[in-house]
Amino acid sequence: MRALITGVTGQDGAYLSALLQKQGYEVFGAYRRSAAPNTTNLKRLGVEVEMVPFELGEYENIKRTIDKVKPDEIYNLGAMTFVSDSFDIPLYTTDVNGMGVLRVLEAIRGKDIRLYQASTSEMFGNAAPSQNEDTPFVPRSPYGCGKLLAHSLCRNYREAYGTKVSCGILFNHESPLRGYEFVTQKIAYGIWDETLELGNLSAKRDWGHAKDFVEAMWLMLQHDPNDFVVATGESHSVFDFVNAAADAAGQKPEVVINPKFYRPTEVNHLCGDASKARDYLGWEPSTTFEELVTEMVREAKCSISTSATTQKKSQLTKSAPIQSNGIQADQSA
Ligand code: NAP
Ligand code: F7E
Repeated sequence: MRALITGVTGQDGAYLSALLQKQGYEVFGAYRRSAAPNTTNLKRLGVEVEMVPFELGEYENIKRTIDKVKPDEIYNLGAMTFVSDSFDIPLYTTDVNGMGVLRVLEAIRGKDIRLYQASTSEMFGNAAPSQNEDTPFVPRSPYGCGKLLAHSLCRNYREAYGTKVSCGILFNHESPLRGYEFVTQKIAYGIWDETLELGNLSAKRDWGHAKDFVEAMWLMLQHDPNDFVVATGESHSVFDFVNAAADAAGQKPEVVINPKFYRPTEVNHLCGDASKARDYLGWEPSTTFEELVTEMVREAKCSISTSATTQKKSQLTKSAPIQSNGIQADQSA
């Protein structure tokens, strides 16, 4: 079996690559061209895949890559994923997250390829919890709107052309590989500082572990095409996350509210009902909220200690640059 994973350099791309390789797949990692492709996440999990260039904004590039790789399954994880930024770059976000998926759908139209589309709980926006597959979508950001466009197109292609596409409506999932701008990773690192600047502490999210959630993606493509909510069914506020992180760290910084982290429109409360995934796919999460927070906080501490040691060494050797987030830049990519 051959799988093509777009967004392979991201959090989910790394966990999914590891899972599929374990299942015996030949995995092709589609990465977006940049001056220095970031393979840090894959390296952290000890995963090596064949990397192929892939740009969601470019139809011919998508088509050529798919024709060359000839995958049995495509997992479309590539996207502009930071909700906050989507208010600043709405056209780009909608093009990549919405039209980009249409380009993939067109490229596989009439072909025997199964497609997983990374839909999101952000499409529910302010719909009252708990949210399941029948809950109306009320997106509250250009990110949510773009993803809803993609979700609707996937459903239409499934009905109109028999495209074998499944959409996973995944609620927030985190891990030590999470990007540094997302609130959970920001807290996991910031908990070790003296002050921690945050925005809206009362927003509630249903936070699971990425490692559990990528299993649901794979399961979906082993079943008839359909849409599934993937969630833990438990929600916590950002404030709860800070307190759980403080418990795990054994220390708590001063929390300072900075309105610059507020969004023009906020999603207040997400809590998913994943009964359909449990009943049809046999999927259940295995990591508790406390386990997730503890793992992230501990790994952040290790990373900070390692980069501090490296920084000291680099001051002596003047060789290894440290990024502004305190992480040693990936020199080997
Ligand atoms: P992530 O860590 O931010 O990774 C996003 C990936 O998309 C990166 O590999 C990025 O490449 C790539 N990408 C960005 N723009 C692209 C473009 N124009 N063409 C091709 N690739 C592009 O995200 P994640 O957390 O793994 O999420 C994976 C998918 O699930 C995303 O579609 C996200 O919207 C969706 N999702 C995530 C969550 C969550 O809580 N994590 C929940 C629901 C849905 P670079 O490395 O070059 O930036
Ligand atoms: O924000 C609040 C913020 O940026 C969570 C993406 O993976 O999940 C993610 O989107 C909440 C929001 O994730 C800060 O206002 C407070 O209410 O970690 P986040 P997100 O917006 O939920 C969905 C499912 C996706 O699909 C997305 O791709 O935390 N918050 N203070 C803050 N958020 C950030 N980032 N930084 C703060 O300082």
